[in-house]
Amino acid sequence: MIFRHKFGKPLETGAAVNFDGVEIADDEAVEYFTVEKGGGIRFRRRLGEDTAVYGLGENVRGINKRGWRYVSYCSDDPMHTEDKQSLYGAHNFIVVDEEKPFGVFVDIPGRVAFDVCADKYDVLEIIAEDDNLYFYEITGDSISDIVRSFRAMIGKSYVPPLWAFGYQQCRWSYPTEDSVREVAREYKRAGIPIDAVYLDIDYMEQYKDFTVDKERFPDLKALAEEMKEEGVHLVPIIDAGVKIEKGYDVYEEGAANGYFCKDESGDDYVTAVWPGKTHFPDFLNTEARRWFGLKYKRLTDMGIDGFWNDMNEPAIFYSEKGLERVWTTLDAVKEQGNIGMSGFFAVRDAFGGLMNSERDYRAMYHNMDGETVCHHRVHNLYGYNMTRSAAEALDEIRPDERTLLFSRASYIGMHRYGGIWTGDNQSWWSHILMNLKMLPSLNMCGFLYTGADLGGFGGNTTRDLLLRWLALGIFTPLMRNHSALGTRNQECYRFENSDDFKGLISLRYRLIPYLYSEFNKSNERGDMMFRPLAFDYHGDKRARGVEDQLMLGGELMIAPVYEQNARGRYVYLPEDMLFVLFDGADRFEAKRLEKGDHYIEVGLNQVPVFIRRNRLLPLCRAAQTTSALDRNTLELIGWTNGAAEYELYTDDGISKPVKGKKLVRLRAENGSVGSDDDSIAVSDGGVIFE
Ligand code: MIG
Repeated sequence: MIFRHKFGKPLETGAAVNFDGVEIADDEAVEYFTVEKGGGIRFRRRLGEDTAVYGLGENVRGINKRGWRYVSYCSDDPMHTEDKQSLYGAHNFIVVDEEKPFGVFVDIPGRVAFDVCADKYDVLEIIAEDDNLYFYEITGDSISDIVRSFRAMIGKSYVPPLWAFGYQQCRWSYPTEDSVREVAREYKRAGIPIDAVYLDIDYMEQYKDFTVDKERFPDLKALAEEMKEEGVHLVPIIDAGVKIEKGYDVYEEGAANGYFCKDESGDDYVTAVWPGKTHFPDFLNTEARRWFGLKYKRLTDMGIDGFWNDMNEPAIFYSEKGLERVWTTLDAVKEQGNIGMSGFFAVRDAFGGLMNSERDYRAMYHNMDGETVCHHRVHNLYGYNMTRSAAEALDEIRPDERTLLFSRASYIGMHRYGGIWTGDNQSWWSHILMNLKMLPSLNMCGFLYTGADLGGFGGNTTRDLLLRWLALGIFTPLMRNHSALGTRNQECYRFENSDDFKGLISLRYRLIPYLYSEFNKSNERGDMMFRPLAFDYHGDKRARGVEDQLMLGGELMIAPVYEQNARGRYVYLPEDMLFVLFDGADRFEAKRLEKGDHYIEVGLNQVPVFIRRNRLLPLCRAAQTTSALDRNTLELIGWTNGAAEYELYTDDGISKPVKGKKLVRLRAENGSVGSDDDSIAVSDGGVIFE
């Protein structure tokens, strides 16, 4: 059951779309919290000592969020350390795991803080700066039940094309046609599967959206075609800021039609990002949104069928006003002659405060279809609506085929339009674990198509770090290796013994029938593809505390190794499971392990997977690209003491609306395996019949 309470005059975010079973009250009578108003609203609740709190999507720290203060305010911050409070997404949904669990969704597009027992060890406090909001309280029999109700209300997730489940290679940048060709060629030469190569900002002419640099990419259309013949898709980046330049049509049209965000005096707001001085399209305006979205056609006309939207928090290097403040400070300090400590820090802070400054967000305005709204109040809707702009236009431009689309900034509701990647992480071991911990909380908030920059974006990766990270990444719907300008190149073929990489990534391709099934079934049923053990084994106190293993779909548990030089790890089994250790893609050893603690050895080229009793894992043969994948010939692995079944989801992988959708039952019983659909052939890949 969902109850919606209304405070003041909330701005409509579009997060919730389905109100069946939602009790809509125009009152402020929330049940689970005490409410304190005055300069915003504070919702307060005392929590029992063992009460866990889950959710908040993309953020730092644990799966259980208790013990820190988190702030929803989309932030361009590439240092994801424990002391941070905000990352790129703003996902205001939590579940409080009390004896009678309940969920809370605070629907407000401005800043909101979740103090989860940080200030006071037993108090959960939700603090909104603005007192206009919807406050949802969600009840249910279990955590999964509550999540299901919430997901039904916010609508189904974006579904990418099947090829977007293939391995993808990115870098800032592959700056020329030849560098793109080289990546595709070297992967193929090493026999490592790949489905996409990315184009970062350098493909553009002076970082202007929807342009292509003539010198470095003389014929993008031909290149896209050539790559597609190899089964490789090109995915260009689109940035939020539009370069101010006379004669550049996107700028001219936006300015002429009033499609850009404004400053206090009503002029187009000037900020600086990659192209230098820019304006931000007003994605909160219906007309502007459609106008910008239709520009993606320039690239789809060249054969492009995937995009990533970046810098849409929006990231601001500096504003003109901000820069003026710096000069004023500098002049004042300079006048003092001898720069003392306070002068020195004043100068440092003046520059340090230039980027992504809240003062700039407060000085920018939207035209929300007639209503002038300060950006700060609706900050968390910006990246969301940039991606909505693209998705809605792509529905018109490519009505029959799915397009790959994901964003950096997001708010709940955006999951219907595209996926998200989790932004600029670092080549740190701790970030493998952070990647793992975010997966279930993102799923709770509707985001199913997600993944992290594998190998780490900032800093230099190492062979072992990349291998360990890939061994987690092979399970995430978006599996993309990405790294920053100036860091060590981290394409897999560059490292010693590339067969180890080939093994891991080939195993990913073998898992695609399973991952695609679990993705789509979770989406249709409002389930989470990745779940903490706590959700499935709630009565098991040990399981409730596990923060480095996840349930994946209905059959598997995963437990990657995430520590430097570790040759294995401890794993907790909440029930008897079949421990399958893949050694590359084709060999594996399987043995039954009992509920409890086990130490498992895992080599750098190995992947452990745990299968529940009477469940089956389907695998296809690996291929160089998803276009060459035979999804109709499957092997089953698993174990049963009676009968085991797997429900396979398949469709044609590309059509919109979905075509060729089928649910096929695969089973193992009495020593043999079978399928209830003749077009899907199954063989016994090693089922243990007890
Ligand atoms: O300020 O386009 O998160 O993936 O490679 C950096 C360059 C801008 C940030 C993105 C990253 C991308 C980079 N961008």
